[in-house]
Amino acid sequence: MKNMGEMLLTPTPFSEIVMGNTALVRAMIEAGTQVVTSYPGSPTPEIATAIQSIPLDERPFYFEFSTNEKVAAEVAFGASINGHLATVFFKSVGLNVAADAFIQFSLLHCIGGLVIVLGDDPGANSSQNEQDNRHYARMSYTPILEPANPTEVYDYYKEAAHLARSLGKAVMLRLTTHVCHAKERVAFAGWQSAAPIDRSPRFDPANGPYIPLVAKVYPRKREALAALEKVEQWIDERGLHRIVGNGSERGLITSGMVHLSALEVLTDAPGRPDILKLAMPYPLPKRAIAAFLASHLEVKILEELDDTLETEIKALAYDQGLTTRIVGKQELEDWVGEYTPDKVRDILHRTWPDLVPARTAIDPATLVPVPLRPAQMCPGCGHRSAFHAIKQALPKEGAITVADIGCHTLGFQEPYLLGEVLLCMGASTGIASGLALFNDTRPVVAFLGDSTFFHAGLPGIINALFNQHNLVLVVMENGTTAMTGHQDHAASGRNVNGPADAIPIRRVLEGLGVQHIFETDTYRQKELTEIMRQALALKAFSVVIARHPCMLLFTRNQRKKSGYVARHVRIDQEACARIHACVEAFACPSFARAADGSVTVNRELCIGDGSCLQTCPAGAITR
Ligand SMILES: Cc1ncc(C[n+]2csc(CCOP(=O)(O)OP(=O)(O)O)c2C)c(N)n1
Repeated sequence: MKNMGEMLLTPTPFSEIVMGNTALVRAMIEAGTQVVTSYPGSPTPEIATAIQSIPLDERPFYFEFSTNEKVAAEVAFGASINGHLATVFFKSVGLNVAADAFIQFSLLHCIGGLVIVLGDDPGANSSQNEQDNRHYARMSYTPILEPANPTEVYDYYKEAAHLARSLGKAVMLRLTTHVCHAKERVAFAGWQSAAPIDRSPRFDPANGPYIPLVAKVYPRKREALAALEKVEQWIDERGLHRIVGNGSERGLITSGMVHLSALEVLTDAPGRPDILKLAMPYPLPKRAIAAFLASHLEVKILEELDDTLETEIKALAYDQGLTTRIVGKQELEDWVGEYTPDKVRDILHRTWPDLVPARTAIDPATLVPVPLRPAQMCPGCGHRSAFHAIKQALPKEGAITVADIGCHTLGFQEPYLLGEVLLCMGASTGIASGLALFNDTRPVVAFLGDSTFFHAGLPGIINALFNQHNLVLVVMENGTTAMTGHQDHAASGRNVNGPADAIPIRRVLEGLGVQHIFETDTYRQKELTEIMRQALALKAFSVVIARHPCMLLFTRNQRKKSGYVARHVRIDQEACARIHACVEAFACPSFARAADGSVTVNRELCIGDGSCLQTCPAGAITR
């Protein structure tokens, strides 16, 4: 059996069961993509995993993780105006970070073609919101394709690449969590290994203008709008939208994965409505939609999250004088969450009770209770030691603590309760600065991960320094971008393609002129508590670097080594005084408390790191 990298480079046509994220990489290869960039974020990191499964010297394109989504988009844009087909991928909220660059793309001539792949997250499975990025397509005049399953991810990427290249524009490909992660058998076309990439720079300002200032803005905007008309024509010609069914008076308009939920619900429905499945939610194929509306008495628009299709289609019907009854989500639906088959069944039952029966109620007695499993830090996580130590330095009441995005966000939970506000990547220092204003009594502490430090953390730090805000910033340095699957960052000493000079966080802070920098390993809990006390006493901007390698990554690497011996701590039951600091205050999930108050160690979880030893006042934890 071939490994993933070999499979992705197979020259002859083949079919294989793959994830949407994997199918995308094969499509990139077949389409002749030359530059791919990203910043990690769910649901897209497996795209990088698939790329990395191809050995560096056989990879048909250049790939990098950039420092953030904006930089990733800029690198891809630069490659595109140098004549290369380029792609950037990132998660939903990544587009907010990239937006300042992205919003300009439609005004500029991306001669090589540029595809922006989004991992949107209806249901907020792994994001701080469930923003609907179809809005950005409209705002930026960028065509957007929306596949429903891995086969369409593969097909639509190639369509997007073709369109982007032929127009010299940016095109978006909007994936959603379950389209990224769904698996199905995909039939792949053949691929002849690419000719070596042409390394002669092709950038020519005559392909521009590339300076969208004053007099250039209007003509460029007119050109972007004219390109959208061409796209509408193109999508009709390609026939990517299709009608399922024929002859019902009722119609349904869907797109993306919602279409699959609708098919599932309607499989056995008597007098099933015709379905117009769209491929491109913007710009809409107006002719096809108008014809569909005109040939049905009643049309339901079924779309996840916001009402972008509904708003446009109702306006289209008005403009064309159509009298079709259009039912959208404005009347009958909740605008929250994923459109699973169950949810779609409820919606279609409310719309057409004669067609779709209600869900059969489930007898609660038949449900098997599943224990709640709140997200938690791993056994041995250095962040746990940091929180445990930092808590000792803070006043019992009154400290204000601000979280950032990453594994350490979990510190907001019991028993640590550190990090009471969370906004987005890199925001902690800025928010903490605001909280420190007109505040002479309550200490303010911000937390920031090391990947986030480089991603969007630096401007807040420079601001705090420049405007002399009084707060303690704790940089939680674990050497990796842990929460999204251990991607390297600028201080790791590696990039995705091999070794690279590390940019140490301390040196960056010193270079900026931060006066008060402390650092220690988080396993030295007493020292960290003491350092925090000193930092708080300064009543000025100070940074504490709280360092310990990510123990999940460390242990995983150790396990691969020959002669690896698993280690665990144990409880000396004689010495245990049932104080329960290990379970209650330190709260490592490896400890279990029995009904009689005795504590045991779950050897499946414990990694024997020993960070807990110092937390037991009775000294009952031993290696
Ligand atoms: C704008 C944006 N991009 C990407 C993400 C995805 N994301 C969530 S946590 C995280 C990792 C942060 O890494 P780091 O700051 O090193 O903290 P760690 O998880 O290692 O503790 C990322 C990239 C996001 N939430 N927002």
